[in-house]
Amino acid sequence: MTALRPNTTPPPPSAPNKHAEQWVAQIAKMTQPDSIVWCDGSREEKKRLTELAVSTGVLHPLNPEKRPGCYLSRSNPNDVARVEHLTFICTPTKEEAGPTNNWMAPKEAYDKLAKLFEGSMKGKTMYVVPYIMGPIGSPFSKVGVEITDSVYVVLNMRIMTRMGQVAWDMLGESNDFNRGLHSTLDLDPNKRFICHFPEDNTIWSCGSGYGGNVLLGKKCLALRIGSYLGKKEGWLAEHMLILGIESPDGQISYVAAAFPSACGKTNFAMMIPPRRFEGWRIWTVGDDIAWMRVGSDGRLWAVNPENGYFGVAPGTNHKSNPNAMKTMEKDSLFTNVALTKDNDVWWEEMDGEVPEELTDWQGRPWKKGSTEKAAHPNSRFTAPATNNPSISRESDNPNGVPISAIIFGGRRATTIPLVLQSFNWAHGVYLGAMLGSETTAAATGKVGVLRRDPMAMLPFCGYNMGDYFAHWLSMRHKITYPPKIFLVNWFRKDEDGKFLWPGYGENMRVLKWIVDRAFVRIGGRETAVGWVPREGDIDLSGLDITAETFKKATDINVDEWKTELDNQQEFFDLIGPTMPEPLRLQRDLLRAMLK
Ligand code: GTP
Ligand code: SPV
Ligand code: MN
Repeated sequence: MTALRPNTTPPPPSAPNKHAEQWVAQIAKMTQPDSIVWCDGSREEKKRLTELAVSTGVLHPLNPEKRPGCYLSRSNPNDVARVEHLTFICTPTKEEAGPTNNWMAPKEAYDKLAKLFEGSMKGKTMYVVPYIMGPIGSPFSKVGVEITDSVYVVLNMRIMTRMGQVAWDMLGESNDFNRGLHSTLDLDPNKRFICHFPEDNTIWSCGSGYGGNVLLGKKCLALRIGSYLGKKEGWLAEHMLILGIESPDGQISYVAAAFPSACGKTNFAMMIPPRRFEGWRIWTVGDDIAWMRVGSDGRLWAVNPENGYFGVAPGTNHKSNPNAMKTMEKDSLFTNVALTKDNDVWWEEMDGEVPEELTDWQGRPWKKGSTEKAAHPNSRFTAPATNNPSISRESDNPNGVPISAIIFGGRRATTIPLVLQSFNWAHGVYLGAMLGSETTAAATGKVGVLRRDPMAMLPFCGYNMGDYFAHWLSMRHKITYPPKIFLVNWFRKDEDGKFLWPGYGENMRVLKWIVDRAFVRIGGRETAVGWVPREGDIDLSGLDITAETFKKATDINVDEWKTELDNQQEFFDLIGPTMPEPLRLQRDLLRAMLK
């Protein structure tokens, strides 16, 4: 470590992994920080870094009576969401990254970014953040080390992952860890790049300070690198929540569900069943990512690699998601929400009256009735999973939980019914692969545009999408007891643009049918597109919905489906020759069935 500057904190005596030390020295030589801090994940460290963040204006302390241990952070207005157009998969060939990813040759990317990283930490502190994705001691789990010059990143990673000494303990002397490098630079969007090097298990991210761009364990490692490793090693890394549904007799079944960004995963994972379902409970295992493997018993088992939630704030209130509201009562970080007079947080659709005056997400005065949003539509809370009243007691189980049903869902104003069960695995993979959804504020770009978002993985698949579909199809041969696959849509609208289905906690009614179908406990009706609930199969008692509205929400409209199939052509053309033949045939078969 002699190459480092005098005021460098040496690695803790119990920590050193010689590979990490060498790599840190190499990165320090390039980025030239004033000092290096090896993070240990301790409470003392959290206190020290939080104080530093407050004194430097990175964090704003919130009202300690109302929100103990909570802080607000405002990002640069040009840096408020994932940037898909600046996200690259750097495989040796373009074909490996596939037609849905941006690609850069590894050498070109390393050279280009090295120029930006050169001296980028001058005058700054470099933090070395060791972390585990997955439960401690689990065969699913992976170690990552993120080097960053952002104290905001360190404090978020501390909530989102199992961070600190535990990671060095798990790593031991191994060289098998993800190397993540992040530098904020000057937030010039022209110097913003998120580059993944799957072959090197490496991520380089620069020019952003926001969420999925910089918390490298999340989308970058757990999904993009994770999916690449999953393909290589025979498992699945998915953009899925995991929940347990407990019946009044104490049986718990588990499902995993993929909805695109800002399409309802956190809400579904924390759902509180309506009064009609007395005695039923929902347990949250994860709200964003699932790593799934075939167990020795022939079932599919899932773990949540994360340890906290980076959830969408707007729309969250005590009615839509009471558990989320409880989860963020303490020890949470808020990004780009609005601030009340008494130093608490606020966002659109929060409970109660809209305050007369606020400070908006950019720190500007805001008045009730303003046409501008007070909180950014992609403003978020970062909260520890252990704060969640509905956290599953299996969350830390190294073996994960057995999955009985897989659900795909998008934000679709038309065509897609409230719920649909696939005929079999290949048909389910087809439905997932064709998932369409209207874009949201979770990524920069236009909102509300319909696009294909296969398995909700369009921005997160670390290799060729056609090969990813083939991998999904091939899993069938490995799973003796495959989960049943379903499609849902909470977002279908009537002619006036109003949602047909009340959603949120009422989604329990749909989930109940799904789980009953998975265990062959309830009937259904076979249609050309899949199995749907018969009249009366979904319990609607206590719900304010007319029979006609429910019919519209669940309707299979042949003309709309024909249009849907025509629209899929563009996606088939995009994927091209790597599109697996069985998926082409599924589409042909469906077209024939619709005649
Ligand atoms: P990411 O964290 O970006 O991956 O998002 P997510 O999939 O976890 O979405 P989340 O649960 O945070 O919900 C996003 C938005 O959808 C919020 O504004 C919710 O209020 C809204 N939403 C969630 N569930 C429902 C539902 O069942 N019906 C309707 N109409 N809106 C919903
Ligand atoms: C998503 O966009 O799917 C998120 C938020 O979960 S981010 O971490 O920014 O990717
Ligand atoms: Mn997500």
